[in-house]
Order: sequence, then structure tokens, then C-alpha cells
Amino acid sequence: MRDIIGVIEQFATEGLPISCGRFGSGHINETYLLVTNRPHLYILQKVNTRVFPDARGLMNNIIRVTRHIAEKDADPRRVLSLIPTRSGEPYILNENNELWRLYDYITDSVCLNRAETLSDFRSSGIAFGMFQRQLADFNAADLVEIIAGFHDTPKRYEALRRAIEEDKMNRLRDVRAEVEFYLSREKGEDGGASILPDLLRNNEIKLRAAHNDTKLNNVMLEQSTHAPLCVIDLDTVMPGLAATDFGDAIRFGASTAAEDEKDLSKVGVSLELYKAYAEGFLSMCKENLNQTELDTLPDGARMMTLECGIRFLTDYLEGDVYFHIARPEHNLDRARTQMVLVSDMERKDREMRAILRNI
Ligand code: ADP
Ligand code: GN1
Ligand code: MG
Repeated sequence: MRDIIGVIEQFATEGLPISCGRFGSGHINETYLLVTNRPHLYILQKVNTRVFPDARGLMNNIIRVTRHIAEKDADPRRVLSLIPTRSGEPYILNENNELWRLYDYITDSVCLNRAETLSDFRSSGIAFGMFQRQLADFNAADLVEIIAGFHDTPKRYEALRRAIEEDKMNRLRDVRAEVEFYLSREKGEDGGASILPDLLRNNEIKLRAAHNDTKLNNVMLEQSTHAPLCVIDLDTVMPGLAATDFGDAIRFGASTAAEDEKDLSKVGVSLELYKAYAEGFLSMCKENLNQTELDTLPDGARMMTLECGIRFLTDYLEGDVYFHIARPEHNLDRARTQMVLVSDMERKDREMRAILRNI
């Protein structure tokens, strides 16, 4: 706690701090809600620099992108805003590569882990579609690739295979069925896990400034109306694909159960939620996407679910070193829900495509 007080004192807050406690349900950073006696609310974050070693590159990406959006929309609740330190720096980076930053709290907002209504999820689609549109004229090459191959599914397969070979924790014997499920989907007549990288290589889809982590809980909605407000968690903003931004949102938000649900009979993809998100997303950015990008949005959903499941299983095999966990088999539970979702998306592929065509 003494560390944190020392950190808070360095930022140019309005008023004096009265409380600072852990906040939110992100899997990566340490997030705190800081309240001052003004009263004024802030979000203080210790960024996970094991996951994001290039702290300066990451913050430069965020500064560039938030500036670009703020030029298009001056409403302070519609874009993250960094509070500088008292000496005028945009963040604190110490000699141990510990990165601290302070954001203004988006006032009168909510962040959901589950859509309460179809309209909530449509709002999330609008927010991420708007984000895509606002960045359509942003040169993706100006962004640092903050984690190399972040959504390169074939590379995620390589990491899984390495974890299987090493089997550091001696857990492989308990997860044979899961491993087999994921490995069986690597190759396929439809391109398997390389479908999107192959299209990119052939210039049929393009790299854009993308969010890359479009979970429902990475968007703030207006508290009373649940209208879309602001996209947050910009750590993974870097060159990426429309299909993966669309797809990751579906993976998380169109599921009928939580990402870590233990009762797999509750897990599936809701076509109603899928449709609501697609309507919101496309209402904002369909003019910016080419036909192949539009056609491969459902592939993005399946690939992101497959990939995320692979990442959870890899982390389980490696001893839970990447994602925060709250119980011993947390990553395994997550890997299992993603399997059910992948299978359900395979079954519903035709319907998912038809819904998009109709929109
Ligand atoms: P992580 O990378 O760990 O997911 P996030 O940046 O998503 O970290 O922050 C975690 C949570 O903190 C979010 O899900 C949200 O509830 C809350 N949060 C983050 N930034 C803000 C903000 N500016 N205003 C209000 N709440 C925020
Ligand atoms: C992580 O940071 P958070 O909780 O929003 C992860 C995403 C995963 C997600 C799974 C930098 O997102 O890639 O899809 O967990 N972020 C990073 O819930 O790896
Ligand atoms: Mg987050």
C-alpha cells in the first residue's frame, strides 16, 4: 500500500486521495479505483510489463490513438484520457520497468461482463464499430506491434505444441481430450487455423489500426440508458484485422454463459446476440470494410474462440503464468468453454453467414 501512495502522489490529481482499491475483472493488469475528496474518480493501473515489455511503445500507441479519436469527438466521456504526473509526464515508468498510469474515470458509466439485453450487446457493437470507423484514416503502420503475432493463430498452435512437449507441470495426462480437440482443428479443407493469415498474405484483407481485445468488459456504456460511450483497454491497439476485432467480441459476448462457466451445458453461441452485435458493428463501419473482410467476419468469431481456447490451455499447461486465475483449474475451465463455443459455431456456420448477408 505504501508503494501505491507513493505512486498516487506523483500524479496531478484533483483533490486528495481518500481511497484506492482493486477494481474490475481484467485478466492482465492491476486496476484500482482511486477516489479523491474533490470528489473525483480515477482509474489507476499498474500495467503488466511481463505481458507488455515494451512499455514506451505501448503508451505511445495509446497516446496517438486517443489523440486521433479526441480530435473527432471532443466529448471527454467518449475517449480515455490520461492524467499526467506533476512533472508533466504522461505516465510513470521506473527503472524496474514498472509502468503506472492514471485515467480519468468515465463518469456515469457501467462496464458489463454479460449483456443484460440484446440492446446492451448492440451498444457494444456500435462502440467497437465506431472505434474502427474513427481509426479508418489512421495509418496502422504508425503503431508498434506491441505483442508480435498476437492474433496469429498458427503461432499460437506452435506455443501449444511447445507447452505439450515440455509439460512442465505434469498436467498433460489430465487434458488429453482438450489437446486433441484443439490439435484436430489446426489443418482443414477451409484453411484451418491459417485462413486469415493466408488471406492477409494474398492482400485480400488488410491490416488496420485495430483494438484486438474487444470483450464486452472493454467498453463502457452510459449508466442509465446503456447507450455506447467509450472503448477502453487500449493496450493491444496495434495493426490487426476487422475479422478478429469482430470475432473476439462474439466469442465473449454472444456466449450464453461466462467465459469460465463450469457447467458446459449452459454454454453456446446465441444467434440473437450475434445478430445484435453485427447490426451495431456494421451500422458504424461496413462502408470501411471490403467484401472479403465482410465475408470473413464469422470466420473471425470461430478463429478467435479457437485461438483463445488454445491460449488458455497453453497457460494451464505452463502453470498459469499469463492470465490471472482465481482457482486452480480456472484456465482449464476457460479452455473448455471455448471448445463448446467453437463446436457450436461450426454447427451454426451457415446461419451466422446468412445473418450477416441479411444485414
Ligand atoms: P485489463 O487489461 O486487466 O482487462 P482494463 O483496462 O480493461 O484492464 O481495466 C479493467 C477494468 O477497469 C475494466 O473492465 C473497467 O471495469 C474498469 N475501467 C478501466 N478503465 C476505466 C475508465 N477509464 N473508467 C471507468 N472504468 C474503467
Ligand atoms: C485478456 O486484459 P483482458 O482481460 O481484457 C487478454 C485477451 C484475451 C482475454 C480473455 C493482453 O484480456 O487477449 O482474449 O483476456 N489480453 C491480453 O478473456 O492477452
Ligand atoms: Mg480489459
